[in-house]
Amino acid sequence: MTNNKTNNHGISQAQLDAHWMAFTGNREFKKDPRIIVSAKGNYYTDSNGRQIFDGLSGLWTCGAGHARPEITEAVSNQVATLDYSPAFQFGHPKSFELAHRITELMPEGLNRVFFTGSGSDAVETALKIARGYWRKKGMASKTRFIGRAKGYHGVNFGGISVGGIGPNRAIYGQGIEAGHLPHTMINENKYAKGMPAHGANLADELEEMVALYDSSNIAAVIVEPLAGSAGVIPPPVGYLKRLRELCTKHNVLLIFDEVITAFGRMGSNTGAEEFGVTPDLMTVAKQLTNGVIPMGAVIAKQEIYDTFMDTAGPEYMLELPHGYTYSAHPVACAAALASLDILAKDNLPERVKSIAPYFQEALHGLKGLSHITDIRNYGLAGALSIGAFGADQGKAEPGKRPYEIAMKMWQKGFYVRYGGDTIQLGLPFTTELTEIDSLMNALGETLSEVK
Ligand code: PXG
Ligand code: PLP
Repeated sequence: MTNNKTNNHGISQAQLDAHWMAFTGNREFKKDPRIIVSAKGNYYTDSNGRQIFDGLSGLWTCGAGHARPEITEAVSNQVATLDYSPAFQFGHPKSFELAHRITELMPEGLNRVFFTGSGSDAVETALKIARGYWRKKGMASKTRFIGRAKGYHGVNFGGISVGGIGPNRAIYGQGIEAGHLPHTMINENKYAKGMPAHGANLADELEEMVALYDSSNIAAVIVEPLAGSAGVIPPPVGYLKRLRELCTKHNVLLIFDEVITAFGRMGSNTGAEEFGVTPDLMTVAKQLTNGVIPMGAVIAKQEIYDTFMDTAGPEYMLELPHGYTYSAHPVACAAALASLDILAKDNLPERVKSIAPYFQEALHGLKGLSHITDIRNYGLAGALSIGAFGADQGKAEPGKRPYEIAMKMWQKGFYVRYGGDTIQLGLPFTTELTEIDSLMNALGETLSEVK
């Protein structure tokens, strides 16, 4: 049934009904919509004219703050100069400049860039490159992937197969062949500040997987260096290094999904740089364009690229039959170049590193308040685990308390993300210390108000 009555947000019920919203409780939302109409710096303005602090930098996308004039100008010039050009068989100058710029921010050896339209597309692309690589090497049976429990790798079929967040997989049936390492959110690590001390040995579970599947059947291991969506799980000290050693030992590619961690959030250019471990393939998105235009990328080691080049037959033949209509979109390239300029010009990774200790202490200052069962952080990423309703977890209402907390925070003028049993924070790199104080005060107050 449609109803064309205009509600107080200037959006009619029929219009609300027409949009099937992404990762949203549509029924709840449409009863009382939260409408954002503009953004500047670290703040949104909602349809009631309220200023709201952006405590997740959009969706981990807008670390440099909103509406940066440098990006606005680059995008508008690009639209006027070359709005679109075919992604297949033709090029435009900015994609090459951007690819080269990205390689300058990568750890040594990662120097070939394939562009995609989003993080999910970057993940699918990396998985396909990994399988194709082994086939080109004459090892066509290496097709299985190893992900990790609590991992998030986007929403496409490959991504949910290697992903380890149950509800994102539950209703979609058969995916691609995958196994899962255990996650590292273990009791010994509760309330650890930054990288936890325990759990490097959990990487050794890869030995069990190799024993089970045999390395002749495994293409790659894919992990987020710091798990974001599951609620900010930093890697235990030594864990990623161990995983790297085991992948090399068993001739399995290592993919780092850095859709959240690349370009500043960890206090370095990448998680790989920050944690001192270099993967064979890396996926990036989000912060690449400061969220302004959708764009993702896969960065590969040269040997992987060369393998495709060397085995494709005559030069007019495609080496990788893969790509998106919007691969290397000129407007996205312009936004990314401007965004990476800002990252360098404003020393944003260093700024993250310099304010991260203050953020860490402020966040861990909430320990002991009602409902909190764990606190985790690294760089400008942090999360609170929130106990479920009811003494009996089995009868609990999952996710309700984090939802209530996030809604109360919105009322108080702070956007934070809730997901599963967590509240997640991904502050803009441009956050002021006083804004961290206000955010923590509001969170503390809210925790005491929730039943
Ligand atoms: N890999 C990782 C590690 C991600 O974090 C994706 C892939 C998928 O990217 P796209 O662009 O297809 O969404 C992501 C995205 C959250 C949150 O609140 C995280 C993401 C997306 C939306 C919300 O944690 N991560
Ligand atoms: N579906 C159809 C019918 C198409 O023609 C295309 C692209 O040409 C796609 C899907 C894929 O779209 P994209 O390249 O934007 O991923």
